[in-house]
Formats: sequence, structure tokens, C-alpha cells
Amino acid sequence: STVVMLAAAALVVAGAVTAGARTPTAEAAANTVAAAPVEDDGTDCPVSLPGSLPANAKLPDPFTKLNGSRVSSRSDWRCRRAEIKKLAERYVYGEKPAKPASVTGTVSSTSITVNVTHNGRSASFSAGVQLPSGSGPFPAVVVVGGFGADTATIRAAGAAVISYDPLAVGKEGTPRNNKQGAFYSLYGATSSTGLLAAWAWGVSRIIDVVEQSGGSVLKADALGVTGCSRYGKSAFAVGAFDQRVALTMPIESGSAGAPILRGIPGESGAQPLSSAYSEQPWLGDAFSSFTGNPNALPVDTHETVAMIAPRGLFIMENPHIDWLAARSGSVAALAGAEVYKALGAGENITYWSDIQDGNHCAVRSEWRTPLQQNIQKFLLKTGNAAGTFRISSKKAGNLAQWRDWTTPTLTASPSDPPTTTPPTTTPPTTTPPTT
Ligand code: MCU
Repeated sequence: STVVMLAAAALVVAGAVTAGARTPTAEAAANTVAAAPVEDDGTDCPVSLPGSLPANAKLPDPFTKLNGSRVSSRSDWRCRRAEIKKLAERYVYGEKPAKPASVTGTVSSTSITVNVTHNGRSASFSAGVQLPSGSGPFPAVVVVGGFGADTATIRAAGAAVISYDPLAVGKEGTPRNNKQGAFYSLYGATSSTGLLAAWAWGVSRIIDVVEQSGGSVLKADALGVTGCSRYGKSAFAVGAFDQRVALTMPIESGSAGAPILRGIPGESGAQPLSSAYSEQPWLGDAFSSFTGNPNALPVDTHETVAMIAPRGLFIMENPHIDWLAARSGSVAALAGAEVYKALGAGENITYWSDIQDGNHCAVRSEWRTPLQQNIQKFLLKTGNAAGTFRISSKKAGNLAQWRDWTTPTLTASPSDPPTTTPPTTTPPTTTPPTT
């Protein structure tokens, strides 16, 4: 069966920003596709969670704020994103804490070490580094887990690979009331935060260390993340919860990854939500209330996609294995792409499930060129290929069936990043007199 096959696949593999002058506005103006210089730029936004959770069989409107008003300008998005982040943490992933009081470590051409201390508790973990040829400093892609990513293509494109073992930060195979690993050493074995948020926190601490290293080996403003299967779920959460990540590339992530949670129960053969919740403590403990009732969720994964916007996103899915829920994955990408479009960044998202080889986490020729193009565009900043949707007819979702909202035209403000095609401005015919 598919379950056995996926289990077998798993067994086989089983600081301060140094550029002080760089402001969010300058960064945005300099590059339409840049990541933010901070992990979360909405920490000042007021968010009050809803008092009740009315059932909604459609995808929640990403543009309607918790106070009922709609996002009308691009600058409104920052605090709407903060609302989505809070909802996603509270009901789906569990809380991802901010940077702890102390993060130190080292970056070399072969490894990264991370030491963290919070409330008197300390932990350490490390990651491997494989540089590409040439001279640095290099962009880099964090590869979560040891399989499924095309690391040869990543390095040939000119990016380093950071090999991250998430299990050192959050172990699998533990009960929810006795979670283990570096994250839980700091925040407690009974923390309700799931492994995906814990693993994301670990990558954020690696980014802290890369930032603090001064950038002689790796560039903190040119980082991507990828991973396959359970580590595709991880890559998706890493990119959503750290705005310093310039390029997010989840592969075959399945339930608890990119696919819309509302779509899973109706998608034939897809891993049930109850199974994704209980197989490992990937999702937060609070998700237990929703495994049989995703329509009560005030958020869904199209909004996790929206948390990544306008940054680079390349979602890879496998339509040949029902368990992987690729139809629901395509709906998440299509609905999330509406936020990209509204932000003037519709060309920054790619979704690709049109593949031949049905083996789970295979390295695929179809994804090689879009992988290179995404690295060039978002990490090396040498390319500008448009994002594409290549949805397999085998598992093609229908966005119209899933939404009852429309996509607004958001007004841009002068501090917003330019769109790919800058609007043409008509110069005034007369010069107003100076007073
Ligand atoms: C798609 O990711 C998971 C899946 O959720 C599990 O049910 C299965 O056991 O393993 C997959 C995986 O991580 O395979 C390597």
C-alpha cells in the first residue's frame, strides 16, 4: 500500500542584522523579490483572536481582517499577515517563539553550530555545509532531512547546501506530553508547539547565526529552504514563519503540508487529518479539535502560502500517490496565488505537479529547470523567470469551488515594492508654482 511505501521511503533515509543601513523600505525598493530583513515584521501589529469559530466549508477569505474590514492597500497586508500568523500558530502549528535571549554559533565552510539559551536553559545543535564551486560568500539552501532534494542542481546553480537534521531540534516518535529535542529542552517537554513549528524555529536560529557571522561564507539575505515529504511539510512551515527566507520549496508535503486542510476529507486516498495529527506530533496539540472538523478552522493552508507572499515559493507535488493529497495542494497554491497577485507578485509563485515518475521523493528532471530559475531569481538575483502553474490533470483542484471571496485590487503606496512591470506614470504637463 501507499502507507507502507512511504514508510519504506522514510526508512531508507531514515543577531543583529549586520547591514545596519538596510531598512525594509530600502530593501524592498532595491529588489522586488527580496526577503524581509527580519524574521517577523508584524510583531507590533495588534491581533485579537476570534471569540467563536463559525463553520465555513469554503476557504477563509485571506483579505478579510479579524475586525471584518477588508484589506484595501498593500501596506495593510503586513498586519493582516500578522493575524494569519497568530491564527495559524494558535489552531494549526502551535506557537513558534521569537528569537531567544541568547543565540551564538559559528559558520565555516563545512558546518554551522548553534547555541541557544532561554530562561536559564541551554541547548545546541549543528548543521552541515557543502559549498558550491567558486568564491563566496554564497547564497544557500537549507535542506531539511536527508532525501528528496536535488542538491546537485542546487550546488551547480551556485548555492551552498545547509544540511539540517530537524530531529535534533524536535524528535519524532515521542508522545505529545513528552516532546524531546533542542526546542523542547528550552520550552519544555509538554510544550503544545508541534514539530513543524519547532523545526522552523531551529532554522530561524541557524539564520540568526549566519546573520551574526558577518557574511564571509554564507549570505543571510539569500537563503532558501527545501525538503521532501514530512520535511516538505517542514520546508513549507519554515518559509511561512521566517520572512528572512527568500525562497521556499516544499516537495510532496502531503497532509499537514501545503494541501488545504478542508480539502483532505474529500480527497480520495489522501492521508486523513487524524492520521497526520497522530502519526507524529507534527502539528500543534490544539489541532486535535479540528481533525474531524476542519471547517471550523479560521485559517487554512492557502493562508500559510499567503504568509510566504511576496517571497519566492516553488511548490512541488506528486499526483501519482493519492496519500499525498496533491489535489488539495493545487487548491492551496491557486488560492494563495490570489494574495501574490494582489501584492503585485503573481510571478513569484510556481506550482508543479506535472511529473512522470511516481516514486515518492525521487529527484526529477521536470523540476530541474524551475529549480535553477528560482535559485537564480530569488537567491543569486541574476534571473527574472516568471513563475508558472503546471498542474497535473490527474489531481487538478478547482479554486472556484473553494472560495466565496474575490481578489481585491490593492492600492500601492510609494514605499511598496515595485511590481514586475512598473506602472507607467504620465508626467504633469504643467509645473505647479513653488510657494
Ligand atoms: C508525506 O509525508 C509523510 C506522510 O505524511 C506519512 O504518512 C508517511 O508515513 O511518510 C511520509 C514521509 O515523510 O515519507 C518519507
